[in-house]
Amino acid sequence: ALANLALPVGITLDRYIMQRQTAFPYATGELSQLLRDMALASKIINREINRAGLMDITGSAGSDNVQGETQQKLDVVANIRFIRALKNGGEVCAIISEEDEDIIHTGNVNAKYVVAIDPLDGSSNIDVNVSIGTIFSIYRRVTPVGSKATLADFLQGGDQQVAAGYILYGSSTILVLTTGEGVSGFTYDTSLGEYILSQPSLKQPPTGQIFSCNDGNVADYPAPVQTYLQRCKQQRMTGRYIGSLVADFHRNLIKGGIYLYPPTARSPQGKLRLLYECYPMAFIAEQAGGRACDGEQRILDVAPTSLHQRSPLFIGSSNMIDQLNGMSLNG
Ligand code: P6P
Repeated sequence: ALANLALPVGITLDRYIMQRQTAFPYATGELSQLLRDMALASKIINREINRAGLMDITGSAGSDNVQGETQQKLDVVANIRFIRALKNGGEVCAIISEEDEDIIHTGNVNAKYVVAIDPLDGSSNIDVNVSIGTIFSIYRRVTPVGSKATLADFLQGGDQQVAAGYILYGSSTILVLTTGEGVSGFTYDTSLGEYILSQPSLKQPPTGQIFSCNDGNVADYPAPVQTYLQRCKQQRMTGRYIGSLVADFHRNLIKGGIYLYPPTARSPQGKLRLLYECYPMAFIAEQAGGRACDGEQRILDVAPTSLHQRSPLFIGSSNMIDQLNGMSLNG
């Protein structure tokens, strides 16, 4: 019934959430409030990103995150802002973040949800003014309300996500969201401070002419992936790689295409993180009619074993992924 709830382009995110909430008889409003909290934090980050060069907060903060990557100051700012918004919003009992090794307990022990987040993915692009993104994934907790969240709340598996989304800080700032009833896109109107529904039902074209991968790593890729890419080039497809997953994914979502991050010598398990990059993007891709796999199986079926585990990622137009899978990707 909900999928038929044709909401008019131009309504605000708040109105959209409220109208869909009334369509969910059992929805009690916490998830709606959680989504509002995420949107609020993204508005603050959007402002910080747009002012970064002016406030001299670009450049590395000197501190390293759990990945051992040099943290950009905006990474730190984004992490703090999202954690604070979710803590103050009261709907989230715990968070895992690319920027923190351990579970972050918000103190809201009676809250029903947990969030896995990459606060600012592609942050190495900040200093060169290239689009960056926030990726988030939401689960209903499995531990008893009132208790302290545990690893089990975060290792439920990709199909247990109740919502997922990303914010792309690009030529415009957009929020793309799924709660399991399709994918909707909202464009941020800075003059109003509101996200406005711009794409009520995003569907990925089943095939495309774009492949996105770091060509510099091709020699490391499994042979079937190299063969697939050679075929793409023989067919004169377009190579587009921004180096920012959210930006590459979003372009392929709209135009059709495939993003690949196979195992490499430097990242034999793949580079991208399962819980806060691969799972949410795979949920969104499938809800838009696309596919996501790790070379052996559907991303959402990959068993979670640790908070920051990596996975190979092949994601995008269904026909392109099916063709790749037909080549038994990882040899
Ligand atoms: P490489 C950014 O660091 C990121 O996590 C993704 O956003 C992006 O697609 C990928 O890594 C880029 O990695 O190894 O090609 O620079």
